[in-house]
Amino acid sequence: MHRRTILRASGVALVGGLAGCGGSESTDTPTPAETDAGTLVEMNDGLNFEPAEVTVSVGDTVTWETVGSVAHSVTAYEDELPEDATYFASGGFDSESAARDNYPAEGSVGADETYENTFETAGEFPYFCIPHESGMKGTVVVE
Ligand SMILES: [Cu+2]
Repeated sequence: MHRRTILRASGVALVGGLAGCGGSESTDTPTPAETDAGTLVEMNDGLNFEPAEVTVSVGDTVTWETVGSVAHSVTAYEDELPEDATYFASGGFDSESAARDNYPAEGSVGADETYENTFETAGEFPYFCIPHESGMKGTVVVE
């Protein structure tokens, strides 16, 4: 009888200690993964880049992901890139003509696949999707 009383008393003390810990623990909780997720552009079955325009900083990486079942490409308009900018296209081509000539054998981004590019030059980078060029275009603005 006497012993049970003692246990209960220490139990109460323990709860108080945990409550204190809980307070400081929430301060240490890491911020959501968004911090390092970078910029994501979805390519969907509606044949859109979503969002169609994104703004990033020099040195940032943009990731494109095909979220539907239709395959796409990410292909820069070579003539519209800033001077000194590195050409980019899914498939790793170094020119727009090479990207066009080799699609879809190379450069196709299928369901759940991704393509990413890091932008090292400021300016506007217009791009398009080869099989859906009539309506599927986007721009990366690098500041
Ligand atoms: Cu497309």
